[in-house]
Amino acid sequence: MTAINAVADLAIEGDIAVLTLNSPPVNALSAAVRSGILDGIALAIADSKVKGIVLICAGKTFIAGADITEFGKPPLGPSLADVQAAIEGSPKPVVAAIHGTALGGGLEVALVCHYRVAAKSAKCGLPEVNLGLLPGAGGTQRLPRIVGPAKALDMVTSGAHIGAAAAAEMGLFDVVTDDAALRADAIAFVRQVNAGQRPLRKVRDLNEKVEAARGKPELFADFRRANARRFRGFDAPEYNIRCIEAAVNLPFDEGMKVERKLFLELMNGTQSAAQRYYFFASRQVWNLPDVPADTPTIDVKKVGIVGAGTMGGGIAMNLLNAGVPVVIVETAQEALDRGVRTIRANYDNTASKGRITAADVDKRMALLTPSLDLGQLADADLVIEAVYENMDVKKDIFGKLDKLVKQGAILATNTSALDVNEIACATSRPEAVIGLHFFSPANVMKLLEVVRGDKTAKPVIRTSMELARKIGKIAALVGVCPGFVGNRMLAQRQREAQKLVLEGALPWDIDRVLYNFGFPMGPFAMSDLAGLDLGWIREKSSSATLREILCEMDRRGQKTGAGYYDYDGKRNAKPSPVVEQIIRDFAARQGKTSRVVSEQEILERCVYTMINEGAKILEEGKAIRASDIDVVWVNGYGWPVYRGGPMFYADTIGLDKVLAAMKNFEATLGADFKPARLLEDLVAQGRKFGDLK
Ligand code: 3H9
Repeated sequence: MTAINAVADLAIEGDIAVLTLNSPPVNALSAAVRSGILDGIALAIADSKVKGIVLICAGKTFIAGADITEFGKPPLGPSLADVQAAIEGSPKPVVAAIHGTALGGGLEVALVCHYRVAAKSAKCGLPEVNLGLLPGAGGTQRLPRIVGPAKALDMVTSGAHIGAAAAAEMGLFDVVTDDAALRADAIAFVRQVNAGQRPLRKVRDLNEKVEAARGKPELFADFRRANARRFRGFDAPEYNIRCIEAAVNLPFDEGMKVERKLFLELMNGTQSAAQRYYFFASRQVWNLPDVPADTPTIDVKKVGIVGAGTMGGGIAMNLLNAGVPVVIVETAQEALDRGVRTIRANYDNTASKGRITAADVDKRMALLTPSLDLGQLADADLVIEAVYENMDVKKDIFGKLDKLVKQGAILATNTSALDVNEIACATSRPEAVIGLHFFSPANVMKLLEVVRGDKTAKPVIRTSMELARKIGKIAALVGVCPGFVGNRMLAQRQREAQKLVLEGALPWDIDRVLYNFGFPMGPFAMSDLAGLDLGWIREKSSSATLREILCEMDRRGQKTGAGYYDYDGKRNAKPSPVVEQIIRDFAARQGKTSRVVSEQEILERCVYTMINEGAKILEEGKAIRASDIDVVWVNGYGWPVYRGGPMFYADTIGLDKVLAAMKNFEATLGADFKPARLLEDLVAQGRKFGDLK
């Protein structure tokens, strides 16, 4: 065996050279890997004994793509294009032996090999779109030549990972073999190629499928139309589509030029910078400086949930899906039955869409034990309280749990804003108490805020994070403060939205600005969806706020066919002249004079106040890092990922601009705009949130 460099070696097995890459964790195409391939191929070609070459990877996966950490830095070593030209132009057959995930540049390298042999468990895909990019190493030109333009459009705009069997069916893999036999079967396959004198197939020369689609622009027009909602705001999907169009309409080399140009445009844009940042942020979030990965954890074999309402039921489903037995406890049989019925109905609904089988539904329901007796939770390893937001009720429950649940168990609250330390004080074991703030609907939303109390023990924190990962959530560890990270920042935006309405902006003006910014909906449409009467009590209502007035008129949101907006029978919202008049009258009674509020002011007041609050959260140490705040906002509140998150966005527009605007607002509108000290400090030092370590 010859070492090519630190990450590649070449073994000669009779007449076949096996070039093995070994660059953990994912064999990304770093400069060293590119050099290793280039030199290894050259050596194998120069060796007259060698009649064919296998390209294979050590570790958990075939090449998972370009090395994202190299993006934006000065180029080093050979280019990927040179590496690919060497493989494709090799006079000896080169076969990729694929295991794990051949993604992005990894699949693009495999596509310049003459054939592809894959392990049964392997997957492949072109996920560049999720990084705000397009496959920039010929993927957009070669993929449609194998799978046809329609499937290529789906793959490049979704970034989906395709399993080996499906990939073989599409023609992406030539042979699928047992995982353990991959290396041997790939070697045998090259020998067969030689024995059968099969041609050195170059994907670039396969023109049949692209030519068949030429002169059919409706293929692309229909695809754009069908996916317009999904792609809204993102640049990359449209760029990917244009590349597939180029593959269909232009000769290969011309198509490659289009791909190169569009790739560079995306690479240099802010959207891809934001999405690449988010890629690392969403991995960094698991990294807890003072609670390392080797902290002992508690084995969670049984979970108790107190409360079978919307939250309790949704939380239970997460655990049942992951195969964890759950006991769900209510105070009344009727509420318990309703909760269980809802869980079952949700599962049946998913099964009716074909996403799970009827057997899956039965298996999950069999793991659920409904009960009216808290005593059933005595041997649970984790109990999650999910009753309504009332401190006294929660303290009462925690006092009871403390007496009956075994020592060593975790006692968690699903509160979205209350003081976890105060709840912990209702027990004799505050070190066992933690907040697990699931977002509604809890079986759908990805985010979990793990709220660390002053006394929460490290194994309790680590176990909670690991459990979050196991049930498919993305978790951020946050500290105790009103609303934690997400709702604390949201409160700023809500307050400004309400104030803006009294100053002259209408709800639909504010919603439009935030929708155009990239949120799925604005705050007023959101209120209508959630129901304006959340927490509203008719007997105590005194027309003191707009919300109270609307609730009193039975305009309680979508469910009553009217809220801030009017609704037709199909939940389509229309600006309401009635509400407009109510607002004008209400504002006049408050002594407010209406003025024209610009879109820029709406955006700055709603978003900069959030950024400022994020700065205070960091200053107080309630979030570990700025990027954790961004992960919370992308996953819990629909912040558009192509803007990275509020803190990243602030860095891209410039903290000095944010500070200047806050100071201006402070001068005219008062203390709600007082800049955070951290924001002032960073501007004074010429630093960004991203520079904080
Ligand atoms: C591209 O290919 C462009 C080309 O078309 C054109 C070029 C001209 N680079 O996710 P994990 C790190 S764009 C650098 O936790 P898993 C990751 O940060 C690329 N580093 O593991 C983490 O580091 P740490 C297209 C990377 O088992 C560690 O590896 N490809 C890269 O859950 C483990 O990652 C993609 O978009 C990378 N490309 O999942 C694929 N990938 O341990 C992106 C990973 O320090 N990668 N790292 O936190 C993935 O989807 C997943 O990592 C994968 C493994 C499925 C492979």
